[in-house]
Amino acid sequence: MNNNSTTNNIPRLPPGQHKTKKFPVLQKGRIAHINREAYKLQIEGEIEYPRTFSLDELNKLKDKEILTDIHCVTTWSKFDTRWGGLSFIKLLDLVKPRTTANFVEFYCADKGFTTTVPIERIQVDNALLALTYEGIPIDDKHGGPVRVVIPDLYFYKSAKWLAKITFLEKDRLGYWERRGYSNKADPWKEQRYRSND
Ligand SMILES: Nc1nc2c(c(=O)[nH]1)N[C@H]1C(S)=C(S)[C@@H](COP(=O)(O)O)O[C@H]1N2
Ligand SMILES: [Mo]
Repeated sequence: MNNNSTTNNIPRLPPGQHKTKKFPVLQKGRIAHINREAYKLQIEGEIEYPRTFSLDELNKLKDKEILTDIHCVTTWSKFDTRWGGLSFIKLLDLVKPRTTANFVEFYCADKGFTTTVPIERIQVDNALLALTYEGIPIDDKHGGPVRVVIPDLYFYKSAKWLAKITFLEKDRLGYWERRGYSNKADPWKEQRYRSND
């Protein structure tokens, strides 16, 4: 097998990607600096129990740590990143989505960055509201105090500086998606551009 394969022959590098050891910092504008004491995560929309969570509350609910590869649409992939936080499986159990909750929109503190995924994309074992990176609280540049991590999709679906989650019946295009990036964003299918969706 080639370099894209591990010893057990499961490919790890999606098509068109290259491996990096660095951890690039990417966002549409400036790095946001969130006051951790005053932080509130708002959860609303098509759910039975709309509510907000403080950072303390989220930390107490922490139930998950994952070791995963991440893939950016600009073609870098980083292997073996370790994130800890609250699994979406557990969050969904707390807020109880209605049958009309088909999509989930993430709204962020950097002046309204948004991205949306079908609810099935967070009903998986490796999707989480991340609070730690490599065992310590996520720093400002990588989206702390709370960011989304959905390793199965290109990293622009992993919203940094998360402020609000809205459960939606109908899809809404996010910031990069309106600018031409794929709304599906599966790196294994190389879904980079919306023109190919
Ligand atoms: N709030 C917010 N989240 C964001 C972005 C952004 O501009 N704002 N950019 C996305 C993009 S394009 C990428 S590749 C990743 C980068 O995360 P990193 O800086 O931790 O590598 O964040 C994603 N989440
Ligand atoms: Mo990106």
